[in-house]
Amino acid sequence: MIHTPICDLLGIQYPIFQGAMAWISDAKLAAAVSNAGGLGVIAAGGAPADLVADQIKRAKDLTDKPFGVNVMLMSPNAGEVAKVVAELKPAVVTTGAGNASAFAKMWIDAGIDWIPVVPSIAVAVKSVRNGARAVIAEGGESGGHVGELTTMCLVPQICDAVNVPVLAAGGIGDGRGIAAAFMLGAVGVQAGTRFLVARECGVHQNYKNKIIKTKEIDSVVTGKRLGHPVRSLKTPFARKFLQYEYDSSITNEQLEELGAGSLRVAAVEGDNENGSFMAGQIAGLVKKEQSALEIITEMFAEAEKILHRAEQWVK
Ligand code: TUI
Repeated sequence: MIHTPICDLLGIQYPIFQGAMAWISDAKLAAAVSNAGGLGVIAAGGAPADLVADQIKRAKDLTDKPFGVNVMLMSPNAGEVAKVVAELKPAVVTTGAGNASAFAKMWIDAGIDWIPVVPSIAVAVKSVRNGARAVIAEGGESGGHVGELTTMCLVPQICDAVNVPVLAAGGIGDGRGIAAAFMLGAVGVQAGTRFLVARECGVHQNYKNKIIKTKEIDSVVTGKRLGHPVRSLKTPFARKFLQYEYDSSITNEQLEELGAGSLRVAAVEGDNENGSFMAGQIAGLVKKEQSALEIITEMFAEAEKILHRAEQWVK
C-alpha cells in the first residue's frame, strides 16, 4: 500500500490529484476520481460563477469523498468564482496560471485547503507564506499553460525550498512516473492527460481518440510570444498558430483572437481542424480508455511494484 502525508492531510486513499482541465473536468469526472480514492478536481476555467456553483453542488451529490475546485487565475471572472468557492467550501481549492494572493485568506478562513500549482520556487515560497497547505510543482511536460522548468528539475528544488507537502505534475501518466516523483521528494502526484481518457470524462470522443493515437513527439508549445505558453497536440490549429506567431505582420491582438475559444472547440465540439487539443508530453503512453478506478489502481499497483524492486540497485 502506498500512503503519504498528503493522504492524511486530505483524507484520501491514494496520493493523486486529477489535474484540472478547463471545459473538460466537471463534477462527473471529479466525483469518479474521488470515489476511486484520489482527489477529483472540477475545473472552473473561464466558466461563469453560477455554473461553477452548480458543478460543486453536483459533485457533492455524486460523492461523499473530498474533492477540489480549480480557479484559473487568468480568467476575467476569477474573483467571482473565488467567492463562490469560499461559499460552497469544497475540501480543496487548487489555483493555476496566476497570482492567488488576493483570494488565499478568504479560502483559508472558510476552512478550505488551498493548494496552488507553482512553476517556480519564487511562486512556491510566496504561496506558502500566504497559507498554502501544499504545492503542486508542475513541469513544462504538462498540457495547457506551462512554465519553463521540467518536472525533473523543478520538483526537487521546490521540495528543498518549502516545508509543506509537494505534489509533482507534468509528465506523470503511469506507475513509473509516480515512483519517480517520490524519488524527487514529492509525496503525491497530479495527472491530467491520463484522465482525459477516463470513461467518466465527458470530453469529445475525437479528443480521446487523438490522445490514444498520439506519439511522444506530437505536442508543441505555442503562445510564448503572448507570455502564456500552452502545450497542445500538433494539429492544423497548432500549426497555424505557430505560423502566425512567427509572422511579425500579425499583431498580438490577432494572435489572441485566433486562440480564443479554441479549447472549447476541441473539448466540446471535437473539431479536429480548429480545436486546441491541450495535452501533456506523456500522452504517447496513454493507450486506452479506462474507468477512473482502473486508472488509479493500475498506476499505484505499478508504482508499488517498482518501488519494492528499486532496492535491488543498492548494494
Ligand atoms: O493553469 C495551468 N494550466 C492550464 S490553465 C488552462 S486554460 C487556458 N486556456 C487558454 C489559454 C491559456 C490557458 C490550460 N492549462 N497550469 C498551472 C500553472 N500555473 N502553470 C503555470 C502556472 C503559474 C504561472 C505563473 C502559476 C502561477 C504563476 O504566477 C503566480 C504569481 O504569483 O506570479
